[in-house]
Parts: sequence; structure tokens; C-alpha cells
Amino acid sequence: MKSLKLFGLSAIAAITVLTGCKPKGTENAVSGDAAEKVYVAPGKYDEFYNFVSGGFNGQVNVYGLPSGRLLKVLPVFAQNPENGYGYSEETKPMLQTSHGFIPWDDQHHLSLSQTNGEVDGRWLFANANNTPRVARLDLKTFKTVEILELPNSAGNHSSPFLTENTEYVVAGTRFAVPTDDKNGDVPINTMKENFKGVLSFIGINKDSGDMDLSFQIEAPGINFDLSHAGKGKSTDWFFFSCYNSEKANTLLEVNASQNDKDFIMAVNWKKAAELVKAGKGRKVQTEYAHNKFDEKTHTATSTMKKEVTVLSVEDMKEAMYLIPCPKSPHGCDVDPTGEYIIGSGKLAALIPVFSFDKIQKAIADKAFSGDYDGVTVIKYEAALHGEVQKPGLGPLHTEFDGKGNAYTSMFVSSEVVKWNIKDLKVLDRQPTFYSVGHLMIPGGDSKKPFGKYLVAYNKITKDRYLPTGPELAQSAQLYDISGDKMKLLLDFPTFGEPHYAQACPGDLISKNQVKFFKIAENQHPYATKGEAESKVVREGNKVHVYMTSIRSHFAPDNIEGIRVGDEVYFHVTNLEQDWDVPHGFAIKGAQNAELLIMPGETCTLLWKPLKAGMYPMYCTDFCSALHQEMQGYVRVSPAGRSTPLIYSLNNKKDNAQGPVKQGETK
Ligand code: RUQ
Ligand code: CUA
Repeated sequence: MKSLKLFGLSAIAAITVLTGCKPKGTENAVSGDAAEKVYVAPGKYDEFYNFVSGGFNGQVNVYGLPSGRLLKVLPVFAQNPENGYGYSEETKPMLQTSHGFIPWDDQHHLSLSQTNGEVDGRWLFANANNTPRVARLDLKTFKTVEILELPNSAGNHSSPFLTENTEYVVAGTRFAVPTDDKNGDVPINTMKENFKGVLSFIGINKDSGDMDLSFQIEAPGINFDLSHAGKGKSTDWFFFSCYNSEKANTLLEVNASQNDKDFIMAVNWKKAAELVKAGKGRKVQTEYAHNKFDEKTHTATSTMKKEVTVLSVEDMKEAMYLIPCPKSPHGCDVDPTGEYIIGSGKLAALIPVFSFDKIQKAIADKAFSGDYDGVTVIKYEAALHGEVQKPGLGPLHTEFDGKGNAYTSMFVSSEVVKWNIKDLKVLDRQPTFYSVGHLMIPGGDSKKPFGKYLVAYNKITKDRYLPTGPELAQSAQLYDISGDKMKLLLDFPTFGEPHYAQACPGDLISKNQVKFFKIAENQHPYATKGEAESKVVREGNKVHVYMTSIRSHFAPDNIEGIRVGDEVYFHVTNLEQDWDVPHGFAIKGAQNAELLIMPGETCTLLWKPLKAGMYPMYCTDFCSALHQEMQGYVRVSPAGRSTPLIYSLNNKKDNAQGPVKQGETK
């Protein structure tokens, strides 16, 4: 969405008279009882979880609403030094792709799983924009448990959006590219012939949540921007916004803004799935990683998949249509009834609202205006419910309150506009500070919005906080939408750049929380289930340390006989069985982040000492009054020296903890 900043300042300025981003009369915009409405007393919980995309920090951030308090940063697509995600041996496979280990991404959109179109609090899906991937987080543990790479795609922006019963997570490619089985080594200016826009349908296992790339659709080489599934009567359909129908491969800000209208693409995913079942589609040979975290072994594995079924435009003849939509549409949102589909043309001076019934009638009556690369185009007027006139400038995204109202973010005019879905009248507008991108109402893209609040996620902070150098935190703003007029309640800074977000009532998720992992159920191959089992085992130059942690010591805590050139694997099992007693583990000179080990869990840190010497190790998480005593030493000898491998706790030779020389039985 960075590009929009540019266009906010260039292209739009050319077509509209702009006086700058800052609306007038903003200083007094906060109502008198705002403080009371956002105050969550010490010890009290917020009413809603708010999951906010981290943008270019690659993570997902969890806030409480209405307080705006940051509760946690959840590592998803980027390594996280705070808890060793992507650094520990167990979690490194989560970031594997067909391009190797990718420790970063650009995380834009989130979807909470749904049952019957209502948020069910089970899983959270997240997209990676840069190296196309979709992640699933399990909300019992708030951990990233699965990441699936998407072949034939580039710029996984139109993602991850869910069907009403979480049958599929859907992802459309932003960049048209040659498919993986075609030679991608072609001149860029052959885009029109060679590039395709691929839509991915990832099947979700009802019980486990496991993902599987069920099929893809090879659509014309336009850019898919955003999407949403139908609901209720439109439940079989998926709607995608597309821009660059010009198929420009350079200077898109001009060349992709030529056509008066781009498109919303309507895809009947139920029919597509039936076609695949009936054997349609070609098998495309490719490579994509499927990474899964096992809750029993606390370990991720990465598998390279080789094939995907791809349906063609021809296959989809009766199940895929284009609807003209003014002008470079961005957001594509479906109201709670499933009847209205809203396309937000970034350059349009109105908001078109399409009717599902009319679309169906247009298909039945063949009210078509031609085709685009073989896809039938429905007549604009035949699909249109109506247009919201003069809504503001630069409409981007729309959410719903479940009471017949829609709320659209206006990037250029920096405001949220409330309008009635049926009669399309603008009811209210409130300024944002500044340049709002996404907005979010809890459950606001589901069949049953929870309403009450609206959060605007803004691209520019300017003068809202104490300055922190040239880079300011981006910003969210909370509005009360319970009355006729929206009321600004609160500003809070965000982590990374926020795009889409989701929210749901706290108890929907909190009631299912895992508080610790049962040590008896720990199936990690290097788990140490009691201090008596702790040991150090050398296999050539690999040394495995089976270590335990409990308040307030490691076992063993003295190790000698490590040599330069060794690869030392510290497999630390946290023996605690109390809630919220993690231990940390760090050792001097480790080219790695710490481990943060939850109760009952085993985590592994790989350490390759480069110099002989004495190396302290310690617990990094303040776990008890004697946390600072939770430390030990590892002696490293030069390569080739035959220092015997010994380890101990409390210098005891006569008990099970050692020191036991390698090969001795305890
Ligand atoms: S897109 S506002 Cu991914 Cu709108 Cu960010
Ligand atoms: Cu364990 Cu500090």
C-alpha cells in the first residue's frame, strides 16, 4: 500500500483539488466520554482480541480492544529473536520455501476461521505478500502451526480469504507471471502473451485445520488485488478485484490507470471444485513447500510438493465472469447478507455496489458486453445495484456493522464514511489521522458482525505522537460506532505497517487456551523428561546436550570437552508444569537468538563455538527470585585436544546427574 502514498501525492493530485491529508477541525474531534469508554481497569480484560497484520515486519500483532494495549507479537513469516522462532532447530523448517530459507515477508491480510459465516475463534490465517505463502495460526496456542507456499504466484496479495465454513482459504496473485511449468525466462514486454493471474484454492481440514492446495485457476494476466467470499445465497461464489486490465508491465501508475473500468471477477468455487473432481484441469509440475508444526514433538517439518491441478479459462467457461468496476479497484467486500458486493476503485469518485441477484439474472439473460481473454464480461448496469455518489476520495476498503450500514475507508480524503447499503445514502463521515488504509469492525466481514467499534489503520502518523526520528510508528484509531454518528475514542501506535485486521470477543478464544504442555505427552525426540535423564552425547563433531530447566537451574550446568569445530545442539526441556513459567536459554557467542521454552516443551539451539575458552550460559527469562542464579559454564578446548567429555550438576559424581563420562552408565 506504500504505492498509494505515492499516488495520493501524484496521480490523485492531478485529478482532484487537494489541500493536503489533514482534514480541518481535527483537534477537537475526541468526544468527552472517550476516556471512560476505552479505560480497562488494571486486572480487567479487554472485550475483544484485535489481530493486526504487521506489514513489512512479517508478524501479526495482538491488541486488546477497546484499550488498544499491545498484548503480543506473534511470529509468522519473520524470525523472532524474542522467542527464537525461526532460529531454533524446531522452527527453522517453518520458513523453508522453494527459494530456500526465507526469514522475512510482508504480511497484509488476516482471516479468522468461520463456521456458518460466523467467527469461530479456532484459527487465524495470514498471507505473505512477497514470497507467496499462507500461514495458519492455532489460537489455542497462538502459534504458527502451518505455512503453505503457493506455486504459479507472485505477490500473494489477494489472500487469505475464507469461504463461509472455512472449506477453502483463497489466494489470488497480485503480479501476473508465467506459470511455473512455462519458461519464465522471457522478455518482460511479452507480458500480454505469457503472463497469467493464478487463483489458489487451499482446502482446509474441518477438524485439524490442515491445509492442502486443492487446485488453482489460471485466469487472464491481470493483477488480482483483494477478494472476499460470498455468504448466504452467494456462498458458492468468490469475488476478486482486479486492476491493470491494461496489462502494463511498466510505469503502472500511469499505464495501468488508462481504462475507465477494470473488473471484479466472480468465480463459482463449488463448480470449480466439481470440475477438478471430474478430472478437469492440467497437472502442473512445480515446487512448493508445505511446512507443518507438530504439537506433540514441538517440531516443524518441511515437505516439498511437486504438483498442482490447474483449471483453465476454458474449463471455467460457465463458472467465471468479469464485472466491469471503476477504476483500479482495491477492496472487494461482501455485505453480511451476501447480496451486495462492493468494489472500491482507488481512482473512482463513486463506490459501485453490485447485486448478487442481478449478477445471477445477468448470467441467465446473457446480459454480456463481450469477453476479456476468453472470460465473459457481464454488462456493468446489469450487475449494478447502484453507486454511492460523492463518498469521498480514494475509497479502499469496506466493513459492515450488521445493521445495514457499510463503512468505507477513504485514503486520499483521510476519512471513514458510513453509508446505507440499500439506499446508498452517506450517513456520516469522520476524519482519520491520517490516510487510512484498511478499517475493521469486529466480525465486520462475516455474516454476524459484532459491531460496537471500528478501527482505522492509518498510513501516516505525522503529528500524533512524540516524534521518534524520521520513522514514526503507524497508527490505529478506535471509533465508537454504536450510535448514529461515529465517535473517535483513541489513538494507538502499531507494530510494523498495519493492513487488514480481524477481531472477535475475548472469550471465544480465551476459553480454549493451552496453558502448558503436558510433559508426559512430549514426543520430541530429544526430550529429557527428568533431570536424571539429562546427558551429553557426542556423535563425531556433533554434540547433543539433553538439558532440563526448572526453577532455578539447568541440568547439567557444567559441561567440558566441547571442541572448536563442534556443532553443539542444546535440547532444552522445560520441566515446569505451571502456567506462565517459561525459561530462556542463551550462550555467549551463539550466532543465534535465545530459546524461550514454554512449560513442558523442548527447544533446540545450535551453537558452533569458534574459539577456545570459557562460555557462560544462562536463563534469559526472569523466572524466580533466583533467576539470576540460573546459569552455568561450558568449557571449549581447541580443535584436536582430547579434553574428556564430562557434565555435571552440583559437582555430584555419585548421583544420577553425573558427572558421568561418555560411555559410562548411570
Ligand atoms: S492492502 S491498506 Cu494489502 Cu489495502 Cu494494505
Ligand atoms: Cu529460568 Cu530465569
